[in-house]
Amino acid sequence: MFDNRASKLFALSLVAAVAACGGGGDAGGAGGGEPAGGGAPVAVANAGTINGTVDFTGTAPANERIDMSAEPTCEAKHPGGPMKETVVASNGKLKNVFVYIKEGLTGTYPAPSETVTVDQVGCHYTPHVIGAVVGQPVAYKNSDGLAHNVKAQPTNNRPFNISQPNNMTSAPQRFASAEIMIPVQCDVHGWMEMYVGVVAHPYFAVSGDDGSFTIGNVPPGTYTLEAWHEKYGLKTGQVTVEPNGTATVTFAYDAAMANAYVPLGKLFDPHRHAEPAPRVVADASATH
Ligand SMILES: [Cu+2]
Repeated sequence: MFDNRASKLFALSLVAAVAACGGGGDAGGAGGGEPAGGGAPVAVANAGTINGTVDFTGTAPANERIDMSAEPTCEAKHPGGPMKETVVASNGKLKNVFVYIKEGLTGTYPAPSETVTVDQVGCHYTPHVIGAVVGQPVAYKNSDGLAHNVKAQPTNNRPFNISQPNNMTSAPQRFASAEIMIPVQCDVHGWMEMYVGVVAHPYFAVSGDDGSFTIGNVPPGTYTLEAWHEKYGLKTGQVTVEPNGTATVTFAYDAAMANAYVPLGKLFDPHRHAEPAPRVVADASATH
């Protein structure tokens, strides 16, 4: 089950005594690189926090340059040249990794009423990766002053394709089932893509520019976490959250994982995801 090329063990440790009562906060990945937490607040006794970091070793591949010349107003919003966001890694940290509690929760969690909003700016989706609770509204805003469309291609959920004329925000969409991950794409601008993680609870986050993430308001317990990246696939880890405590976790991605299996809804590129069976690249250990 282990990929030797990516054999760095998780360093899981518990840091005692930090009382946490984070309400989850922003449900999406943060546009400014701040780590983003999960969905709506849920009343939890003695809640704790999971603080994590996504490490990246090896040489990150250069992202593909986008030919945006057909949309000069969008292109002008990228002074350094428009680039895809497939791998955003710096200082040994990996951004845009979706992390969620996969196993260990026993409760049921209502859909937050708070809308998760994704903007379209410079013919990019912002954020590039978000999470939402099953049933939570997700809206798409268009700040570009030109036409986009938003096409979601899930496997477990109802697909949709929304036309978005200038500067309007879509009606909220709701995903009825958990799904890791749902690709979203613009038919007008083929380079525009982003990903939605839908989970049945609010305990998820997306790593920021510094690779960090925080999942707050977590019921005490032992959990299996899963991390997802659009190119490097999956990692898992175990963590124990003590009452009112803070647990820490590190996910170790490696450039050698470039051919990892990446779970996704309907596929953008059949060649990229042509592996016949899921291969979960995972390594984890825990110290308490
Ligand atoms: Cu578009």
